[in-house]
Amino acid sequence: MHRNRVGDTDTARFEDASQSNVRRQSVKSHIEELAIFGGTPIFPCKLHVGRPNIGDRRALLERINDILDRRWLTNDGPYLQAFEKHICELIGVKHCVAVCNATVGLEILAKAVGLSGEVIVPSFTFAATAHAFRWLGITPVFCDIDRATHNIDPKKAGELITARTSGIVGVHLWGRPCDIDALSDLARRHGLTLLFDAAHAFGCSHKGRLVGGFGDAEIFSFHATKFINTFEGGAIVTNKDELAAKLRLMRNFGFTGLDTVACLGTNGKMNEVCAAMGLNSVASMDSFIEINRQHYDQYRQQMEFLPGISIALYDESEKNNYQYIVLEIDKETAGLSRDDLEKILWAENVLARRYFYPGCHRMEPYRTEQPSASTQLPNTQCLAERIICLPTGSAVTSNDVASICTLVRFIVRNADAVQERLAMSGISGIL
Ligand code: T4K
Repeated sequence: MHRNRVGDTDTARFEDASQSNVRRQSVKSHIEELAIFGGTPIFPCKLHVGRPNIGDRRALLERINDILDRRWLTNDGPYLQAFEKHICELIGVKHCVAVCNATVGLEILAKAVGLSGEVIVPSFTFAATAHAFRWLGITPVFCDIDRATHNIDPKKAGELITARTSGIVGVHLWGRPCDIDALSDLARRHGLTLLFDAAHAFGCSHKGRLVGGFGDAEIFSFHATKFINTFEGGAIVTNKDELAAKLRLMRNFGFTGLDTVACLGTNGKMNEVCAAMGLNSVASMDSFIEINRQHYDQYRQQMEFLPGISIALYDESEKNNYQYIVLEIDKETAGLSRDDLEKILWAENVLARRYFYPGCHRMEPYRTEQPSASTQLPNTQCLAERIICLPTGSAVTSNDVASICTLVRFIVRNADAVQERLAMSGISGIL
């Protein structure tokens, strides 16, 4: 038994990949030492983006034992109620309806607010944002993003409004809130529903107010890969009483009594073990954020002044969860492309992710259904080719971060030689 990471009180019995990740060779002195060319990978085990935070394992197991003793495993149980109450208090929002995952939550929400026809969404997001609506027969109309914030551009959203538009969905990408004021104004002027996919933004603020109470409703994801997790799960939050009541009904097949069903519904319930994990996660929230912030600061400092490499910054005047380390690579200045960097990192067991490549509009069914969408999405297309996310969270140590930074610095400083060698090996440009 050991304490594995600063601030993480998990006492894991089994060593996972990252916990046993003793670096073999933290500094490369020649490009032939890169694992992609046959050298030894810096990390013997894979370093993932999205390795879950566990928190206090003992407290979690106690909660699970209590759930088993009570024999109340799901259906609005005491842990679920406690979790929802806790979120309301933490965020300062009237209602929280916890769900089995954010995707199903978005579907329930879309039904509950009566969306139909077309909904304006960014393409630069996880597939779930678009799929949830398309699943219900609603057409996601893809809007371009702002080049600097990576979030939906309200001006361009305005240009996409038609007679068929019923709503706008902003995504607080990487936890950085959208231009909420401009979107609210736009939605109000056109009488549209405004929702926020806040999957990344739990614990983040906009103008000092925590994300959760904006628009008609917002939705969080508590998937295992999010810094606060419930294994699988999510939560719809809103200040609207009637909407919250409807969401609760729809989450549970529309049941109002033992054998009375008041409306169309589905099974979107969060079970007790997931809710217990949620309470556990939230109890460690400050330490998770602190770990993320330290990693973010370290990545920034140790990659500063690297030509062609920049890190997406969080607004320090706001609350942030710092859960994504987002690197942008300008191929012309850095001397190599994002995709080549990704291949080199993967060979070293740094499983960096190309979120959110290639953009929803280039995924099916949208690619076939909306073949000309790309012409309207220059910023999305540009960023989708340049962004890569790096490992962070409680499964990563500052030594890991230091090694990754040293590696990236080495690659960029030797970009010309690396590029030439990749081309010689026939690796460059191959996905
Ligand atoms: N809206 C937005 C903007 C979203 O980003 C998401 C989800 C949603 C809506 C929908 O929320 P949910 O319905 O999922 O609640 C991951 C997550 O699965 C997904 O939830 C998340 N966004 C997205 C950004 O990332 P993938 O397909 O990239 O990766 P995945 O789940 O295979 O995991 C990534 C890495 O994490 C793996 O390589 C290994 C590691 N991992 C993963 C799990 C699940 C672990 O070490 N342990 C684990 O238990 O989607």
